[in-house]
Amino acid sequence: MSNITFTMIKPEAVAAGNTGAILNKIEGAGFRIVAMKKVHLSKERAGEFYAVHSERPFYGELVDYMCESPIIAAILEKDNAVADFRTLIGATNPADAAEGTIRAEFAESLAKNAVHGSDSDENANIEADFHFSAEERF
Ligand code: FUP
Repeated sequence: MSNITFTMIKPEAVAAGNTGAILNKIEGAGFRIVAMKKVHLSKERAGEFYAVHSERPFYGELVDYMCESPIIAAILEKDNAVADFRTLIGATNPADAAEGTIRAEFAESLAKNAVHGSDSDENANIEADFHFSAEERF
């Protein structure tokens, strides 16, 4: 079991000034920030990141949204990181997200749901490698 996960604070949450509050919840839940940066994704990079969803009807809208303004990308470390982070952020649709979760508090909608969290150890490593080199991890 890997002890890292990968997250993005998504464009609407960054633009709304919620970066600090979200990071506070993440660190408060016991995650250590291994790497972090603010980045404005190109359409190509956003499309590549979400390639797994390329056949889904919402893919075009998702890619456009993820590159409309900057995001915060980060690698997080904790025991049981992937599962514990999914619990911390709540359900994909904020209408279904448990009280106190990041999406319940900060997400605008299913499409603009404030944060990304890896769904498996394998994807956590793929996504971390997509955004960060070995030299950027501490
Ligand atoms: P999650 O793993 O919780 O981020 O959710 P998914 O991998 O299922 O979906 C990835 C992103 O696609 C979500 F964060 C939001 C977006 N999405 C939609 O816009 N519409 C949908 O019906 C499902 C997902």
